[in-house]
Amino acid sequence: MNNKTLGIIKPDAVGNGFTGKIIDKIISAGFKIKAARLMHLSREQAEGFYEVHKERPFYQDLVNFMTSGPCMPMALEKDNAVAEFRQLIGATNPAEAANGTIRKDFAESVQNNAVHGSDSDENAEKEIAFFFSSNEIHD
Ligand code: IDP
Ligand code: MG
Repeated sequence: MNNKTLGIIKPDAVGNGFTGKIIDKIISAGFKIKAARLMHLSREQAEGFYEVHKERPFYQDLVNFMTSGPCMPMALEKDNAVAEFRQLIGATNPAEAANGTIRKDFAESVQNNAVHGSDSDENAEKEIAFFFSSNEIHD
């Protein structure tokens, strides 16, 4: 079991002024922020990050959304981080997200859903490496 995951505060939530409130929820839930950066993704970066979804009908809209403004990727640490963070963010569609989850409180729509969370330990490792070099991840 791994203890790290990659979270992203997506452009909708950054633009809506929810960055601080979302970080507060993440820290209050017991995660430690090991790396974080505010960055405006290039088209190439967004396409690369979501390459697994490139055959999905929403892919181009998703890339447009993820490049629409700055976002905040972060490397997060907690025991069982991947599953714990998925539970904290809630269902992909905020209409189906449980009360108290980040998406329930801050997402606009199934696309503009405030946050990303890795879905497996293997992807967490890849996604953290996508955004951060090892010397940017703090002990
Ligand atoms: P996840 O973020 O909960 O893991 P995924 O299925 O991996 O959900 O989808 C990646 C992202 O693509 C979602 O977070 C959301 O922004 C977007 N997305 C997923 N499904 C749809 C859809 O049906 N319409 C529009 N956007 C979608
Ligand atoms: Mg996913």
